[in-house]
Amino acid sequence: MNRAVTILLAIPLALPLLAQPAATNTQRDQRLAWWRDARFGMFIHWGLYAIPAGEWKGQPVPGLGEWIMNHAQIPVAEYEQLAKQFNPVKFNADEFVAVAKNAGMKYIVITSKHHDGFAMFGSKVSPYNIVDATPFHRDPLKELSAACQRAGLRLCFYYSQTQDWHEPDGVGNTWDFPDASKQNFQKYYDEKVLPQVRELLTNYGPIGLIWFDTPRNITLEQSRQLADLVHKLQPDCLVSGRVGHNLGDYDSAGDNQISVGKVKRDWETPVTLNDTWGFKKDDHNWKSTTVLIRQMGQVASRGGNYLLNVGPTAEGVIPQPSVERLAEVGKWMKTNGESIYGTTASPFPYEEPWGVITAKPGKLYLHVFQWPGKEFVVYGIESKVKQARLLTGGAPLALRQQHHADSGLDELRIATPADAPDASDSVIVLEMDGGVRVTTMLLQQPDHKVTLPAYLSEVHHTAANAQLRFDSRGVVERWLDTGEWLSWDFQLSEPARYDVVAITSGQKYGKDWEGGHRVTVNIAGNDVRGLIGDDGKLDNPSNPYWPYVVSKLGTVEITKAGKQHVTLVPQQIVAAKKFGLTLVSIQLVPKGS
Ligand code: H79
Repeated sequence: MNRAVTILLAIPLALPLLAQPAATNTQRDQRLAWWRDARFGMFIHWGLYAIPAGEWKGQPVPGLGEWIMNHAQIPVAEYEQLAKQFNPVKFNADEFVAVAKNAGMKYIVITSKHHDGFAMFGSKVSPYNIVDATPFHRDPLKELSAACQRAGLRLCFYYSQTQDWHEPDGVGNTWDFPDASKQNFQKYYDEKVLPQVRELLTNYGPIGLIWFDTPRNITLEQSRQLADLVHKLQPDCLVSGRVGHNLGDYDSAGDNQISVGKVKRDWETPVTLNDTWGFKKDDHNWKSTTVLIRQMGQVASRGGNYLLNVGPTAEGVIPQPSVERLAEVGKWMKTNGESIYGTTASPFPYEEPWGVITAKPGKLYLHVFQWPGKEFVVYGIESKVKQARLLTGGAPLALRQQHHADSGLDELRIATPADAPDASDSVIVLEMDGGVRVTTMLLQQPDHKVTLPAYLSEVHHTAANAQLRFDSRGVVERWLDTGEWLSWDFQLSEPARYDVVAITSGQKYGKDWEGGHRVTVNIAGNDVRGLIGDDGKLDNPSNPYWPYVVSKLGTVEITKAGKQHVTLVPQQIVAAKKFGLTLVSIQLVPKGS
């Protein structure tokens, strides 16, 4: 086989590889200190779109609530009228802040201007703002600024810098302003964006960060000007990853996408509580508290921040289902917060089958989602564990550590209560003698399965077809060509007969999935030829919008323990829809289990 021309290490897309931000690392580290410690924040999408709440002229408008002007192609002259009705008299800044604080959130990011162009603050730059254009006449951002300072939370602002459907020179409104040749984006940028960002950083006290969004066609120069303006006015204020051209102080994962693997830069993921950001009266698809707590742990275990959204109503009230779930997350945080705040990513490059790991110097926090019963087993911890205990309290747990000289495997066994101390996430903290050392090679896990995640593979291709890459969830995209293939090394401890299974991912909301590919998996000298077909769905609780598909490829007999090399070579890829082979992982499952 003459294929191995280039070898790349799989790196999730979230990593910017080229542009270097202007700030030095020390400056950025200082700016990021509070944010790295915080790990959990509240996103608030609030604006005129809360009035129609997903319905226009008696018709439900599908899609995101804050996109209603765009989706229903509402003319500016009509949409503007909403301002005259906007009177959120029930808004109470202290209550918003209390909901966030009680949930354990450390910062609040509120929409100061979304794509609809309406400023939720008193702006001298444009009369299209909440103080001048509504009967409310109050400035909620001023009130939130005072409330956040009273409560010790950081206030931050979302600002949509490129799209502005209200302005002829902003991007996105093709129904009122169809003639693109008449557009002068620079004028909009100079006369609205820069001066409004200046107002936000001048009139509201210290601001934690500005959350720019959808940079679209913004130039490098424009992104740089924005980032520089923020840092000039408030040197400690962070700039979000979506300012464009990798000039942010940290990276942003895609909306509702949870990155996997070792993410090198600081990152944050914005997540919806239901399926919209701005309030929609018919959206009742709330994520369960268990999903929220586990997602937060997953994000922290990969070194990121979890920014969880609420969409207040036109009256200024956070919907009750949101308040309830956040209170439950807060209850969990009161007992387990030390396993989230100020932690760093898991030292393992892969996910354990039972949950996730966060770390502090000399400590590992095992977030156990699948409670094992009376004995809990972890492989790959090399450093000596001094103590194991549950964050829910009680005496230290009995433990036994063993190094198997023959296989090199380090095994930790912990005696645990029969029932899970917490239904969502029971945290066991391990205290080490000295630093934390682990085996980073992929290991067969105590549940006897082997998982080979796509994002930990080596990618091989011939020069002509280097397209395959990883989205920020670590799932393969653009695998359309049989000239690209993957390989892994892993450590097997139990020789046996295994089912070889491929896990692939559907597109968002499970709308699309492309199957019918033929692949060969080579393990321990055996070829397993199989079809990537739909043999069943797999729940993907951490990312419910992207369901997984299971394909049974065949079986393989592995007769010897030790290091194994695996290749996955496609023979035929169906790429009519351009999704191709959306690999999540290859799994070896003991036959009959
Ligand atoms: O503020 C929230 C979204 O409104 C904003 N980002 C989060 C934090 C966002 N703006 N654009 N996008 C996200 C991506 C837009 C994708 C699109 Fe569509 C696909 C625009 C039109 C089709 C998604 C689906 C938005 C409307 C329908």
